[in-house]
Amino acid sequence: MEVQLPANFFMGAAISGPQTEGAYKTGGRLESIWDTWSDQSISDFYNRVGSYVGNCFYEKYEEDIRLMKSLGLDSFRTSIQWSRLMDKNQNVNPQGAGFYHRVCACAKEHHIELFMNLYHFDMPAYLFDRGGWESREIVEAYAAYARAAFREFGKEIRYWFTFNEPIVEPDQRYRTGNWYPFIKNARRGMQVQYNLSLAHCLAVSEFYKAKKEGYLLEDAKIGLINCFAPPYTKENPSPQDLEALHMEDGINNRWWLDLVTEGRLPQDILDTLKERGMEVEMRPGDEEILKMGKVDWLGFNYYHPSRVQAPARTTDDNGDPVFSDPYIWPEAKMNVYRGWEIYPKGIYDFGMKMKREYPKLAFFISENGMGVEHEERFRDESGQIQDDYRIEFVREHLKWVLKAVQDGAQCKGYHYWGLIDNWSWNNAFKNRYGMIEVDLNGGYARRLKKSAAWIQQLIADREK
Ligand code: BGP
Repeated sequence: MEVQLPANFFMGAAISGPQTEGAYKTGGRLESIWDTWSDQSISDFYNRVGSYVGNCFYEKYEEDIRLMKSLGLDSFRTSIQWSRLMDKNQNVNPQGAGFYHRVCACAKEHHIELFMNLYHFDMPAYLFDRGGWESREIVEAYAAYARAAFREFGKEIRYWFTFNEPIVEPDQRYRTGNWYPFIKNARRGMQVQYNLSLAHCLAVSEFYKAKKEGYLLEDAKIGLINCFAPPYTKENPSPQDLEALHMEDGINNRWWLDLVTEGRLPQDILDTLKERGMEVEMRPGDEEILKMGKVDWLGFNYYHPSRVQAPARTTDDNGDPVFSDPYIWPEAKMNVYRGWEIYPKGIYDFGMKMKREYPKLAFFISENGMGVEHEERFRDESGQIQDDYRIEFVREHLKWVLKAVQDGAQCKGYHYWGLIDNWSWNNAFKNRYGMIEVDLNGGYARRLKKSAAWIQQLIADREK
């Protein structure tokens, strides 16, 4: 084995509630925005598979946690669905809470550390109808939901996260408009990003209140997870390319990194937004809220780098500013199924950036993985999927993670994304991410792929 995991390094897996639980109408769960989209336009989803089924985690969570244990994993991230935990009066729904209590108890029984995230792109539909993240009322509602979750599960969960990838909804629902309700409006997207930042800060403040009041474990930690894709530009960049790089990094990365370390947003980015007519609406008192956003550590989801160049047009069809265009690196190696570049060294570059610019903040790799279409092509005679490409992908990324650790990055662990095949938003089950296969035509049965044995051995051989 060419990589050896250090001792005291979390080695686990990540999933999310809305992509796995299914049981979408069970136990008083409310409609989420994914259910609304599925109901309104099922043909937008690969093979017309909407948000209803997940991978059956609601029924199979014990089997799944046992499988994780059998591979040697020590930690596991999932998310609470707001739509399952809370009712429409913003009180805890006991049936929803019961499910997450069962998950916590099962993880504890198997000595698996649970990393619990509070929001994974899955707003309850009725709150979306009231304005979603464009509305301050929803920001407040999220803080109340976070408070309820801390009180309910405070003694069962040590590692908490406010958001997964808060950059994605502003991008997907508002800027590019690829996701329901397909709003193509950069200005509104920026306000959503700002409001999500406030929501994060309010949740962190609720976390510390709950800690003070004795609801949480004494060593409980709070964090934020984002896809801090390290940005790159052309080899011989023009000043305009460099400016594009600066803005890309500023809006996607520094925005959050400054918030969680300094309790403020990058002033140069706010100034540029203002100059270009895209000022976000800030209210009196917001500065104080932003100061509360500091966290104990970060999750870094990494699939691909971000490569940008100077934009061909400086404004879009709405007259809003465009700060960069994508740049296709001629040497890029692609995951053709997902259209994402595979660039393992990006993980190291991020680690070194953290060491240089935010040396006090620890992080872990909270998602990394490879989705592949038609994996049944790779079945051997025994029926097992021989996913050597996945083994290579993880091995190459882990090499760079471990080099970053050796070179002084404070990286505390690695979570593979999608240990068990799961529902990938509107791609549904097109690209499979799991080291464990889910048989969609056979009662969602779980079956190990070759990579599962590989990771099991990797963990068995870790430094003691
Ligand atoms: C991340 C999300 C996950 C997961 C993953 C793979 O951005 O946090 O929810 O879905 O990407 O992407 P996809 O499922 O779109 O292929």
